[in-house]
Amino acid sequence: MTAKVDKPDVKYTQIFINNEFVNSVSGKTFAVLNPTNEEKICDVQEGDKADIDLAVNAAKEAFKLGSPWRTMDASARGRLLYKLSDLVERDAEYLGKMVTLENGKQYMAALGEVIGSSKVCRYFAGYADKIHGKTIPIDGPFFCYTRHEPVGVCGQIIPWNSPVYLLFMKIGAALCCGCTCVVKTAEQTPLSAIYCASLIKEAGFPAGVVNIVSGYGPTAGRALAEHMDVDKIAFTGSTEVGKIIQAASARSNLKRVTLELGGKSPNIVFSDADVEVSVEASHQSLFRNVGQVCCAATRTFVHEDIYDEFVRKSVARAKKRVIGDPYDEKTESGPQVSKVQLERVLELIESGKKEGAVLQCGGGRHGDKGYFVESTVFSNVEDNMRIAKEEIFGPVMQLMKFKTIDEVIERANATTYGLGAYVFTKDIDKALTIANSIQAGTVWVNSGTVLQPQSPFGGFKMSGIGRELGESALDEYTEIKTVTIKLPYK
Ligand code: TXE
Repeated sequence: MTAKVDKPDVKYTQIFINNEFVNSVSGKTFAVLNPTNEEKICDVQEGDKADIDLAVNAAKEAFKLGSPWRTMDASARGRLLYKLSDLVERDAEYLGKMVTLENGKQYMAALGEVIGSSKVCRYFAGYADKIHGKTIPIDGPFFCYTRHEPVGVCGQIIPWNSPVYLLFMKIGAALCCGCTCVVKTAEQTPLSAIYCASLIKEAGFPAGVVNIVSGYGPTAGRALAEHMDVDKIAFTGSTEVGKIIQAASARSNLKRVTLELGGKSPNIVFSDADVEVSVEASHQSLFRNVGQVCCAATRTFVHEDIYDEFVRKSVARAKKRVIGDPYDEKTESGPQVSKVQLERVLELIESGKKEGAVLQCGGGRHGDKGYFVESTVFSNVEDNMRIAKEEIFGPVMQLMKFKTIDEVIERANATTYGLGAYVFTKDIDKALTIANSIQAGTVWVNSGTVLQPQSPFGGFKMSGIGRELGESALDEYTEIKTVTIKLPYK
């Protein structure tokens, strides 16, 4: 790799329905901006309700009994997914550059995201012909068995923070179970997913199995969530919109809902932890993707005995973090994804200053072009401050002090969220006590964030409903049917 990567050419800007690239019904388009320089990258077709109707119809046709997709052998479905994962890997550099262009993510991280996406796709490919029911010994002269059938047409609404990974988390699980998909991409980052549509076509999926519509949430997203012909909706995004999705399901056809929402993940560092290791891991778990990660370690509780040293070292590390052009190899942090996100992060930083947290470094915008924020560390943070309660989704670290394990468990759980948690200690009893007591979907011990296709991911409380990835994801895309057959004798 050269020290600086070239920007990619945009090849696709249309809506993908029935394996064809088409313009929006309204003829409207919207601009996609480059967060690094605030300039327009290109215009993209803007889908709304009419386009969602067409896409859902295509997915419904593709799901009909007797269709090529419904009659395909499960193993052949798996082969298509294997092919797709190979194509993603083949074009990983191009796709990574595209993620960097539209999202601002540092190129090596973007490339890692794409490679991770092909692994997710390959993981689910292997499951296609391993989803099966049971025979059940019910009372009486009956033969009883279960079938795990695909749930049907799946609406999938994705955000912008990992636009390729989240696409494959959603379609990978749905397709291996035999569902069909209508994906609504995030308005900030439609380009990488539209390119993936071309790979889906190249892999050979039948028309209508995957449809991808770019557009806005309150129009296209809402139409998908309310659609009477959508059997299941999967959403990743804010808790606020997650509630809207859940309500839309209740108002329409009680479509199945999975939600992967915000977080305020605790990160607990005991005094026996390796300070160097925990400082670096805590730094990465917070500043990775400039804080735009749902399970970012945003509340770091440090034992009082090592608090001052931990603050000093965390500040030194944050000051060293290289902010700049995400295509540059030396860069660690690119910009926030949009002006809205930039302003949101800066407003929360101001609230931290006003509420009395000690600003150790950063605290403002970085430069005046592009949506960059300085790497910011606050110490002496109190639990009732907004920066300790609200999801910031930016490069802003909160350092709090604790004395006892009971106290820190109570404080870590005093949040409406429950996505991730981190603990650093060499004491197995402490590690397991934390792992068992924290209300969170994932607990990492002596480690930064690790997300792998094989392990389930999702949230307790208001961080979500259901699980993605891992075998658990299959439950979210299948309906269990019980078949009971009367026998002449037992
Ligand atoms: O999210 P939205 P935004 C959190 C994070 C961030 C905040 C706001 O705290 O600062 O949410 O980000 C679509 N019906 N997360 O505004 O609005 C929208 O078009 C149907 C955490 O970007 O939730 C996009 O495709 N869909 C998160 C998707 O929802 C609607 C990742 C996410 O947008 C809709 C992103 C509606 N009414 C943000 N309104 C995570 N869990 O990783 C919007 N959308």
